[in-house]
Amino acid sequence: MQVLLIIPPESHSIESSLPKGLEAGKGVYPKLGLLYVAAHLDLHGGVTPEIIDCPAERLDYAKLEARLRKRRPDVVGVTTLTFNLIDAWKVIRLVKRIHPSAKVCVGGQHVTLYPLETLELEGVDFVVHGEGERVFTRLIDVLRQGAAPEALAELPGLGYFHDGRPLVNSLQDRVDDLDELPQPARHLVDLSLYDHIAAEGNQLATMQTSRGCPAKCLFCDIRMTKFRRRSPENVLDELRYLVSRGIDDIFFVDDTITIDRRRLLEICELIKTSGLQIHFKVSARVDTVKPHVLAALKEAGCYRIHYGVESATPRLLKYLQKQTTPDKIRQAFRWTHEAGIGTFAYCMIGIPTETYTEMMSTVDFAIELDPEYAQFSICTPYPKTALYQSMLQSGDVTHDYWRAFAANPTEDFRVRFWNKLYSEDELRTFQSEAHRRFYSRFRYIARQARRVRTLSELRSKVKLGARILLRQLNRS
Ligand code: B12
Repeated sequence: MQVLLIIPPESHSIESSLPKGLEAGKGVYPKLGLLYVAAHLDLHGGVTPEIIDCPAERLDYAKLEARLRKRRPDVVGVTTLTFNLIDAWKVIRLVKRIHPSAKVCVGGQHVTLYPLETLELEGVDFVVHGEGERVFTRLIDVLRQGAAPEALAELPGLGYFHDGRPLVNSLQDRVDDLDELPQPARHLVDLSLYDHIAAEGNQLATMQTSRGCPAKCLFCDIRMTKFRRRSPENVLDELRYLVSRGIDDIFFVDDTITIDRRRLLEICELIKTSGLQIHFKVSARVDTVKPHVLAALKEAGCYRIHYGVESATPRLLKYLQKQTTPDKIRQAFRWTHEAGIGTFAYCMIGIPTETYTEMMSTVDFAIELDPEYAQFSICTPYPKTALYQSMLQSGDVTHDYWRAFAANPTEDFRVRFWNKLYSEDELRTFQSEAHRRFYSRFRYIARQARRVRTLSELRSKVKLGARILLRQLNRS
């Protein structure tokens, strides 16, 4: 059985809460979803799939077609976020044109939100919603044995056709013990292809030590999902492997790695005693860090923490259900800087009832917090988030445009923002103003230059700063 797994090109990504000019050309982080699925299939299904990572390999559609023509896949797996759906569907139709008899299975965060709509797209034979490792391995096994409908009906999280009717099985198969999962199949990709403008080492990798997030943020679709963790020893095994492959810079993509502080302290201790030479960055909530945890993170090699600041205005923090306050945010940034760790502030503007003055007070707040980087996204009701659902219920959004897009992904689709006071164009202008105000301060530039520790760090800071500034100046 020949299995091909594809990460589609990103040439038709939807413009999101950040302008495309800021997103494009930043570089590519390794995406872990298909690497996890591949590792499980390799170990438990006895099939070693081939992985084609189009963004990393810089494959456009012509090059992808040439590559596909040299293969004879029985099954092709495609991963997609909502933002990459147009490209994913193009890949699916391309595969079917070249290999009509190959079975196409689609998975990823978008499919988890819209399994039925994805299954009904032309060219799709199967979808997997939720975590894909176990169900995809079982699907390959069922296909090898002739794809009996009763066997397909038993695969939790699978969508398939029976007598031409689309059916989606319910989802009961979450992996509770993450240590059961094999490490992502990094041996199937060329690690040297991954690089990112914000990376600060010689070779980067992404890694995940936990899944789920109990927080309630209104704008996030991972909201209130069960938190599951890998054991510190299991995490260390993967770190050892990464270092043996020349990785020295790790981006932990956990939603909030700091939720279980005891486990995090153990991981830091193991890194320290093992003598592994790595440095890494993590994402955290401001109310989950404490000075002793930050000290341990620093000793283990943490060079930056990404915090969701969102807003300086208490009423908006409350509306977003962040369960934080400006004072808690100040405290976390102060502690982090005192521990010698850099910070990245994720801020939001254009929250539904937010005024211009409030948006600019968030910029002032970001300046006061003094992070290495700040990003000002326009608040976007992403699909199936509580924010989007509340707008549908209140009638502010009269038509479920995300569902319509999922059912028919056309290239003219535009993300919508829902600030009641300003148009999209005005919000984009305020966004440019926010970035310009933050990044063009002489004091900021001078301080960043003083903080630089290595040549590669200097290179990354200069590239990133210049890019943000140029993009914003072009708009004004
Ligand atoms: C790290 C991260 C990033 C990083 C790095 C991305 C990378 N290359 O890894 C950065 C910062 C660059 C980023 C950028 C963006 N991100 Co992001 N990101 C994440 C985050 C926190 C982790 C992703 C991850 O590695 N997950 C771990 C892997 C193992 O999970 P997975 O990919 O879902 O895969 C599993 C299943 O989905 C399934 N599966 C996946 N593919 C397939 C394929 C097949 C065939 C099968 C069978 C199964 C299967 O099995 C996998 C294993 O269980 C997620 C939140 C989350 N918890 O997932 C958000 C998330 C994916 N991001 C999101 C968004 C919105 C964005 C941006 C658009 C933000 C923006 N700029 O406005 C950009 C888009 C970038 C792009 N073009 O792809 C949303 C996507 C929502 C949606 N409906 O699509 C998420 C879900 C966050 C959220 N809650 O809103 N992101």
